Formats: sequence, C-alpha cells, structure tokens
Amino acid sequence: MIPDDQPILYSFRRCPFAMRARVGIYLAGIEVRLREVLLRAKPAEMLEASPKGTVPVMVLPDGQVLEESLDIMLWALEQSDPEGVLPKEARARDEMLSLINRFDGVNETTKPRVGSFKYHLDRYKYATRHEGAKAEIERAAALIYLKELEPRLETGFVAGARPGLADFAIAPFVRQFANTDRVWFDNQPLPQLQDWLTWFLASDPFTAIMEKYPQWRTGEPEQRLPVKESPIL
Ligand SMILES: N[C@@H](CCC(=O)N[C@@H](CS)C(=O)NCC(=O)O)C(=O)O
Repeated sequence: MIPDDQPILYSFRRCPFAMRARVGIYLAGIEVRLREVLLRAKPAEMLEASPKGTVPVMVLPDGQVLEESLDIMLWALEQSDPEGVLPKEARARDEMLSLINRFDGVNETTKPRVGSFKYHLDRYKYATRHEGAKAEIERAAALIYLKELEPRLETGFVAGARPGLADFAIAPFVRQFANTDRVWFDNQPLPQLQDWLTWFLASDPFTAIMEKYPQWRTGEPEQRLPVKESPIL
C-alpha cells in the first residue's frame, strides 16, 4: 500500500506536459501516488479537482490543486532540489521561465499561445485538425525556435554545462516535434540540438518516468513513480 498522505498525480504517459511534471517530481525525489488516466475517459475525481480537464493534475495532501505542469515542476523542486536544476538567482529564473514560455505557450486558456513553439508544433503534427494549417509551413515556423536554441546548446545545455529546469521543461516538446518526422528532423543542420535530444531521451530522469502503468480506475490502488536513490545528473 502506498501511504495516503502522499500527493496524487493524475498523469498520461505520452503527454509532454505530464512528462515534464513527472521529471520534476523525480528530480526532487518526491513520492507520489500516480493515477494513469486516459484522455478520453478522465476520472471524475480528476475533473472534480480540476474542471479544466487537462493533465497533469497534482492534488496535495492539504487539498491544494496544481493544474499546470510547470507549477508542479516548480512546487516539487522548491521542496527539494538535490541536483540543483532550479536557477538560483531570481533574474536567471525569470529568464528561464520566459524561454520556457516561448516554447510551451502556456496561458490562461487550454490552447497554446499564438506565437509559441507549441502552437506551431500542434498545427504541424495535427495539421488536419486545425483549420487553415499547412504542415510544412507550421514546421518551418516551429523550426525558427529550434534554430534559436541551437547556439545556446553550445555549452551542452540550455543554461550552461549542466542540465537545468529549462532543459527538462522544453525537451518533451522537442521530442514530440522530432518524432513527427524523424528522418526530416535528423537531416536539419542542428547538431547541438540533436545531441541534446539524444541526451534527454537516454537520460535517467526521462527513462525512469516513461515506465508504463495500467489505467487507474476509482477504488484501485495507485502506482508508484520510481524514486531515485543516488545522484543522477
Ligand atoms: N497548460 C497545461 C497544458 C496541459 C495539456 O494541454 N495537456 C493535454 C494532454 S498533452 C490535455 O490534457 N489535453 C486535454 C484533452 O486532450 O482532453 C499544463 O502545462 O499542464
């Protein structure tokens, strides 16, 4: 039995937002009760906690609800950050948060902000679902953001020689972009970005949080996210 004083995390394995929340929790070394959901059959308990109906959602033992993936990452890493991924200075943190927002496009709606990487990514990957979207045009628009990232990755990671918040917050979207047409992606002149994505996909935090779990149903026990035991970065 998993103790019921642990936070509950509603998650969907393949969702990039849920991925980054799980990575944040994993890096913090926090134990949670994982409820794997299907987007087409969201549990009533999750919708009651967060009526907007997006994953991830975290319900803390005191009843507080975190319904934004970045807030879950920040909450977890503020509890404990043994790998030192949170930027220490306020200015550096603000700079990272604004870079992250250029990529995730998170705003007060449930759709990514126009003029973000995620906006173009969705219109590229799911062009037929977006009126007026042409996959190649959207892909070219998204590529501009990656070209901007490329020189930053000269040091190996977004903000220097060690992985930090922005790497883990952005990489799941770059993964989604790359997987849309892997051959095309691999042929772009973005060697640093390609190496960085290879690092992320093979990294301990990412592989650990991509384990498969059965769908959670009311009354069933939750799953455990792996908890790291020794330094990983
Ligand atoms: N701003 C939210 C976005 C989360 C989001 O859009 N998640 C998608 C799945 S990747 C979702 O739950 N969509 C609702 C649906 O498909 O029903 C966050 O950062 O957590």
